[in-house]
Amino acid sequence: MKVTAIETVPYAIPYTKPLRFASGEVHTAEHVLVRVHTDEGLVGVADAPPRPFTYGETQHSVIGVIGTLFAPQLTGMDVFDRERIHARLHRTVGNPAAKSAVDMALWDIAGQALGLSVTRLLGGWSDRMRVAHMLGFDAPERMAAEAERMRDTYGITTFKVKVGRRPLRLDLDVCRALREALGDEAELYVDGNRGWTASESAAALRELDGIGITLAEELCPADDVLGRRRLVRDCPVPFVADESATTPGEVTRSLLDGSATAISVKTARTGFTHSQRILFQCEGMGAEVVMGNQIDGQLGTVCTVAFGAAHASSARRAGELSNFLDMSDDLLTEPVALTDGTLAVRDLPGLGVAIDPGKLDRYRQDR
Ligand code: MUC
Ligand code: MG
Repeated sequence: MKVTAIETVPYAIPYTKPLRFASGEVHTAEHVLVRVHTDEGLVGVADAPPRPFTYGETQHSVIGVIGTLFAPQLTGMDVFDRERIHARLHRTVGNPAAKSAVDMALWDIAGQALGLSVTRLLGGWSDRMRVAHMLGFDAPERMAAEAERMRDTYGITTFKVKVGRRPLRLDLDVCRALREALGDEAELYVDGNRGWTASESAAALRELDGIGITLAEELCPADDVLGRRRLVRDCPVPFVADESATTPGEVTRSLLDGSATAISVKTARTGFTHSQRILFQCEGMGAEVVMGNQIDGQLGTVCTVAFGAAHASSARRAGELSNFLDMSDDLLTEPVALTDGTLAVRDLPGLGVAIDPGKLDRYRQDR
């Protein structure tokens, strides 16, 4: 089965509640829908969410690199020639969201062709994941109210709290308010998106220890090499590398250098193929992983849970799977549903998704 075309559709869907964090903010999901077409009529689909503040990609760059490089390089190739396809994709450096969407759409096609879900193809460990909700910057009482609403409506009891503001008190007050509102049963962890220095991070961790957190993510830049190493060495909980470890090589370096002790795996930036390489690397090195969120819509969330549920090590912790709830609408015909704090995998061939043509027409930006 051969690739005949790769289609890219830019679209924009506003958020009802923007997400704010130390490295940026997102008000509208300005993503690119990627569809890989084949000569047997099967079409694979995936989402590319450009994150200029993390990887330098934009909607235009995703469309440009797929249209001018990846589509000509892959057209005519067999969908199952996976190593050769990756060799061609990786002739180009960077562009993680564009590469990942192409990779995941190809897995969608493989699953459809074989009559198996992507989760079963990847490992088939579980049919669901526990869900963690990411709380963006706001006042303590509003973040606590959002967390309570998520718990009461969807059964979510794990929360990733965005931190990294100055003065530190802003975020420490939030964490205290959350602990008080949610009680001891709730799991809280923090993500600084490199907002603090290493010494600010160390001061915050001393306070956070008393509140009870289970992970600390990218509190300071990995490029503050010695400060970060000292921070990670003294950190009482696993220290997660997210945007500083986005390739298999960076993951190895950050674990060996003492820049992190755990890794955030995001299918939006490493697809299924490289996410799996990273996951197995982490298993081999004894580093925990958390399934992260690239501020994904429903299609990106389906991809994260399809991967996360597939392996014991990626399904162990709650995955960040709920932030699509803050979008005003979405593109899937069958919306993603969270129940009892979990998200189920679609037990259908491939990713098991269909795009609603009316919604795509409404939100696409190329007409
Ligand atoms: C996260 O985990 O950092 C915010 C920026 C980004 O690239 O992803 C989100 C969530
Ligand atoms: Mg992060």
